[in-house]
Amino acid sequence: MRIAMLSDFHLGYERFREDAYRQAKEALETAAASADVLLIPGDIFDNRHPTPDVLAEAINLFRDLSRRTWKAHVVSFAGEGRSYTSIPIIAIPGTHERRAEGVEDPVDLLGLAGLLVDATNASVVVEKDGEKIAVRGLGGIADDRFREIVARENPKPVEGMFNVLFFHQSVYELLPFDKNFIRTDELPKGFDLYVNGHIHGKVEAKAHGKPFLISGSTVLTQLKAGEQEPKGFFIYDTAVGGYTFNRIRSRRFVFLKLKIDGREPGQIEGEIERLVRENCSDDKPILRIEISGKLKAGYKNLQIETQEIVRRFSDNAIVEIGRDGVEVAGGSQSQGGDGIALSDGASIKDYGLGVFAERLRENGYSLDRNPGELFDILSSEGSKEKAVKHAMGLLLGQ
Ligand SMILES: [Mn+2]
Repeated sequence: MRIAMLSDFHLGYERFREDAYRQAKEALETAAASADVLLIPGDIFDNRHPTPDVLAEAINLFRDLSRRTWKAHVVSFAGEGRSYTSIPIIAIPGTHERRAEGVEDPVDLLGLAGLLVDATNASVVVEKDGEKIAVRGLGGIADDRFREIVARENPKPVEGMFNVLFFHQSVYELLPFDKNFIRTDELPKGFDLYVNGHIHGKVEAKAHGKPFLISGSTVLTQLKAGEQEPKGFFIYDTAVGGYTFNRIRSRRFVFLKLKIDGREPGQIEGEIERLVRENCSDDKPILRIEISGKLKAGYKNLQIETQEIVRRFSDNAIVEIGRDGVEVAGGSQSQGGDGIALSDGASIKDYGLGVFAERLRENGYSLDRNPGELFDILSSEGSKEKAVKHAMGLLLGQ
């Protein structure tokens, strides 16, 4: 059976909204044309409260897919998620869709509509011509709870089938900034394939000696140097025991570094213009120009008129200029810190959760209510007042 892994579409991502839709569509259609099963490990949506327009985009994508003729079918489902279709499109919510436990997230809605199978904490068996694969989903879990859930649920492979473990988490080896993140050797053993989302760059690694694959996002989100490689998705073929990476047409991204040592703003403007002119083209790439180095002595800050350049080339490039690395005599404006380069904005939330949990520990917090759960409630409810009331209710047992 051919298993496609497509991740992190971020439908509704404001900055590149059309790219997000078009590239997700291309990935889904290409994958559906050559794979038997589609696995989507989270972040279909960019926001846990997508607008009706964004929901419509998702419905359009998945409705068209569900009308295709599929040779493989979901033949059994057990667990928490939603399964109202036998079409082998299986998804879990990611960090961007995560809401408090027991509250509907947008992936739940697609599951309820029968457009895909929501495998949140569930086991799904897919069959094609007598061959069966078992997909064990673990979705929408705060990083500090992942260990706890894995210990509680003890996900096990099913005998006689090809087994996939399917999740959306930060992994310490790839994002080593929080000791709460799961390590690959802590993942449940015995699975033939480990499929993760969340990280927006492509990752090919191993867990317990088996492939541990992250396809990366289908849309650009962070504009870091590591995002210049082509976007796409993996297909694992159980008949071959191997996988391929399938590129999609995605907007080109060029990351450019501009060292300004000793130059004055006027010269720097000229340099920026030269870089944009050299790299712009009809396919309208995204150009990020990262400026670093010391400004000519006597200049207190880098005051340049970049809007004019951005506007002039707007048909042939999307230009973004980063100036955090600019230093001035007697001080630095530099922020540095690319520690979370490979992940997406949601990692900021994970980082915040780490700080929150740390503060609770420092203050002697000892209730059995998990800090991750409290954090989710406090950060996901629409109204602050309601969230605080809900959290206090849980804490005080009301
Ligand atoms: Mn993501």
